[in-house]
Amino acid sequence: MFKKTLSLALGLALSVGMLIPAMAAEPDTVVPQELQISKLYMVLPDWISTPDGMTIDKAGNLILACPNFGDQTQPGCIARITPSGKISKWFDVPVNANSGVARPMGVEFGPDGSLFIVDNQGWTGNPESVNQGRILKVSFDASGNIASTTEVAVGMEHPNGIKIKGSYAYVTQSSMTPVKDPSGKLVSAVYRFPLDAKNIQVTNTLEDLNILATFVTQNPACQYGLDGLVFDKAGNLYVGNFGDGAISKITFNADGSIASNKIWAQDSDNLATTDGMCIDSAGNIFVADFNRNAIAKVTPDGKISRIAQSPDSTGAKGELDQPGEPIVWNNMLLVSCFDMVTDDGKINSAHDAPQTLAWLPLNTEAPSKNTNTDPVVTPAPAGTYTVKSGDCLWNIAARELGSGKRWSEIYELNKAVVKNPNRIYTGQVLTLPVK
Ligand SMILES: [Ca+2]
Ligand SMILES: [Ca+2]
Repeated sequence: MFKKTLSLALGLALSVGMLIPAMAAEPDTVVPQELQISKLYMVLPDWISTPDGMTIDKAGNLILACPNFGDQTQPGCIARITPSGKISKWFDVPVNANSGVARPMGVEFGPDGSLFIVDNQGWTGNPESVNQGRILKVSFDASGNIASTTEVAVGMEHPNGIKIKGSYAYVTQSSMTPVKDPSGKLVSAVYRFPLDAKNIQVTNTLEDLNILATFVTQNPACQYGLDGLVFDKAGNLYVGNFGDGAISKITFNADGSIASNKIWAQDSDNLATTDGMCIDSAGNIFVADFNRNAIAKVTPDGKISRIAQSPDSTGAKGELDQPGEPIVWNNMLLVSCFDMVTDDGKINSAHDAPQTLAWLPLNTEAPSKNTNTDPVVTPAPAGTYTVKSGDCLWNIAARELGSGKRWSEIYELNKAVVKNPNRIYTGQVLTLPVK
């Protein structure tokens, strides 16, 4: 499906000295005026080469799954980001005994506080990872350390997204190559696993009893199947068929069986591919359009609009650098930038440092086309500062906090992203202490 780019492009061109003014900023990104421009939320630390799925814990922290396909010397891990923007590694995901690795993608908390993790495996390209994908249930002690790990399902070819509803985990599997549709096209599926299941042996055929529904991807140019999924408040399930850019709506009978399953939203002008998706409190669905470096918004009536898009880039200025998943968090739409796949049909041309999270303001109507109004600009979340050309920590502290001597407080708060206080980068988003 894609050619992996395994080498990390190292080196950041925009480093600036603490006491030496920054180099001139790059020209502003050129995008059509009707689209919003995403901004940089965070440059990720060097132990994350590929960010992907996200969820939110009970304390309001963002939980980020890092499969690290971009540098497979790195373990797959789970990171935690506080609402004030401090990132730390929570844990390395327990590895598959057969392949020796774990590659976490979708993540979601169960009702008992355990974390369900989709361990994809397939995208490593390693022979020992073939059909080694798993669904893990990881439980924790009171300190947040791993207390136990259960393999809910094993043997999966290419599991991807997960959502939990009631006593079941719903999991998309993006390809099932043993299944031969008469059309010759790719078949994928959504599975439904009981949360208390153990060691379900998935066969990647139609014989699996836990398959809820299967789908065929019609687009011959992009044979990649189910990916993002989300439930609405009424309990209806929406699943994205990646290659077709189509979102199907599944409704259920009282006994849990499927009442209807139809394509609900599809508009190739505004949504080419469906990677991760999320839903806001008003029922709007936001979709990462992976191939097009874009985010689409689908209103509850099924109308799709593209609300933001970026050209090919490193992501250093907060561009959508191959968005993998959006999430509503901290009054914004936060986006993980997968930034790895570079085959034909994708805007992204290179897996390139830095690895980033971008953000967009929420609750803005998608601007209508053919207007000349400026892009929507809203303030960054409270307590952050975006580094500008010429900045150093001293002058940021002097201007924002009233004293240059307070530069060390900013450094302390941002050690996860600022390795050396003499080196900050234009476009970097820093957390600021209280004035
Ligand atoms: Ca990048
Ligand atoms: Ca890139």
